[in-house]
Order: sequence, then structure tokens, then C-alpha cells
Amino acid sequence: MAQIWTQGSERVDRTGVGTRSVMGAMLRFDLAGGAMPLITTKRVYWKTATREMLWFLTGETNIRPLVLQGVKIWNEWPHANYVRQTGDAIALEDFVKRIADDENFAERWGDLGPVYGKQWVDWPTYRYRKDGLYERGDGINQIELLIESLKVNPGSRRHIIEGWNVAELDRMALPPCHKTYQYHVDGNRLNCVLYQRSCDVALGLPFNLWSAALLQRMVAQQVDLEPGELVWMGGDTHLYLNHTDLIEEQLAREPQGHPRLEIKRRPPSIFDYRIEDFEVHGYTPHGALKAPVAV
Ligand code: DHF
Ligand code: TMP
Repeated sequence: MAQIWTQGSERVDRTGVGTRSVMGAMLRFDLAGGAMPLITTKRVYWKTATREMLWFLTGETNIRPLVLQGVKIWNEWPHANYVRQTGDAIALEDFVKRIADDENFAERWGDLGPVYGKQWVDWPTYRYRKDGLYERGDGINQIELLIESLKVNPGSRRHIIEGWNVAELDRMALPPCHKTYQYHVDGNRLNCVLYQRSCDVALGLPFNLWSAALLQRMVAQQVDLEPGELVWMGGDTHLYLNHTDLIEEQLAREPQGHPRLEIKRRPPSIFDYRIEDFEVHGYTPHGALKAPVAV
């Protein structure tokens, strides 16, 4: 944060808010012993991030299941889309209430398009027919294939989950930010590199780090490996100019404590984890800090 804030170059971004940004950044975390990259200089809602990760793994792309759990982090984008398309300037809270109360409305207006969940567990394929036309083939479950390849061929350099489906980007509310996860078996340890093309360091990154480590822990548990290193790599790594108060407050605070994640059960598959399976120990963060999200 300090490096971006003092040395980043100012640029106009898609949202019009403006950022200070560096291109190319790396963070490394050792997850041995259950350690987690859970930020302590502000309270991070790790259960919210966990619910989002479990939602990705269901293949769901509609915000309704999140809304029904009180998770608000994806609400702005379907709302903005609704307002743009209908011209109805409904308030965000009223829109979200309708998503919760009206299943048909949610089906029409709550979907983010083929984002993470869809690409991870049901990447679309096409089959060419003899007449030269093509039809839908079976979707590819990248998560299931990852677990299989880690078990059968641990030494592989192809353990990848990819969100960047070029053919479908134009139908996504937001093209994937945490777009590529690559896993790597080193002895009995499972390492991971995450490539994030675009990173909102104040709001997005705390969630992204937690979630990447969480997924790594779940995958490791499923293939009977110990958690290894998480290497995070950022493309455009930025701070929004309207996050100044949060940034200065966070930079004035000292990190405190060493949070650890306990997974209380070994579910039968990667798709069977529930929120109750996760418990965090030793998390004594500084207070929460609010900042507006750039839409
Ligand atoms: N757009 C932008 N500009 N930045 C993002 O981080 C971002 N993240 C997305 C979608 N689009 C985005 C999905 N993930 C929050 C955290 C993660 C997230 C979206 C939003 C967020 O607002 N966090 C607040 C509130 C948390 C809460 O209400 O539970 C936080 O203080 O962490
Ligand atoms: P962009 O598509 O123009 O790059 O805008 C996406 C913004 O959302 C950008 O600020 C990065 C941020 N973001 C994250 O940092 N983490 C996430 O997980 C998501 C979905 C978005």
C-alpha cells in the first residue's frame, strides 16, 4: 500500500474514480501450520469471502444465493446494469430487496453472466457437426479435473484453473480479476500461484488473499497434501483516489496477531464444504474501515 501510494503513477481508470497504480507486484505467504494471509490492520469479513468462494464452487453466477445469506459484495453490478437497461433509478437497497423477495426478478436481473463459478465448474465447449455447424458439448469442470490431476499426476506443470474465457468476456458483468490459479506439488506440500490482472488493494485484495489461501487449503485437504506457499502476483495493482482516509489510517496501524484457519471436517469432495467447517483462531484485528467501491 505504501509503495503504491508513494510511487504509483496516477491514471484515469474505467470507473472514472482515478487510481494510483503500479504494474506488476508479488506477495508470498507460507501457509504452514494453518497460517493465513488475513489482514489485521483492518477487520476483514472472512466469512463473507468464504461464502463467496463456496458460491463460486457451486457454479452459481446469480447474486440471489449471496443476497439471501446477507452477502452484499456483488450487489452494485446487477443494480447498475438494471438501472442502465431499464432507466428505472431504483435505489440499491430496494433493488436488493426485490432480488431477495422475487425469484423471477432475480433470475432476470440478478445474474452476473458467465463469471468465475460458471467457468470454474462448467466451462462451455462446442462440438463441430459433419454439416459444419456446431452444437454445445458437455461443460468442463476445471475444479474436478484439478483434484484428479493433482492426485494422478502430481508433478504436472499444468494444474491450472482459468477464469479468462475470451469468447465470453463480453457477457460478464466484470471480467475475472483473479483469473489464473496454478498449483504445484513440492514433496508433501501444495503451492499456489494466483495471477490477478487488476487489483483494488484497499477493498478487493484482502478478500482475494483470504480466498486464494482458503481454496488452496481445501484443495490440499482433498488431495492429502499440506498447505505450502501462496504466491500472489498482480498486474495493475492500484489504490483508488477516494480511499485516501482508509489508506492513511491503515498505514498508521501496526499488524497484530497471527491468524490461523482450522478446517473442522474433511468433506467427501471439494464441492461439499459448508461455512460451519471453517474456524479462525488468533484473529484480533484493528477496527473495520469503510470505503466506497468503484463501480
Ligand atoms: N470492484 C472494485 N472497484 N473493487 C473491488 O474490490 C471489487 N470486488 C468485487 C467486484 N468488483 C469490484 C468483488 N469482491 C467488497 C469486497 C470484495 C468484493 C466486492 C466488494 C467490499 O465492498 N468490501 C467491504 C464491505 C464488506 C461487506 O460489506 O461485507 C469491506 O470493507 O471489505
Ligand atoms: P476492471 O475490470 O476495470 O479492472 O475493474 C475491476 C476492479 O475490481 C478493479 O479495481 C479490481 C477490482 N477487483 C479486485 O480487486 N478483486 C476482485 O476480486 C474483483 C472481482 C475486482
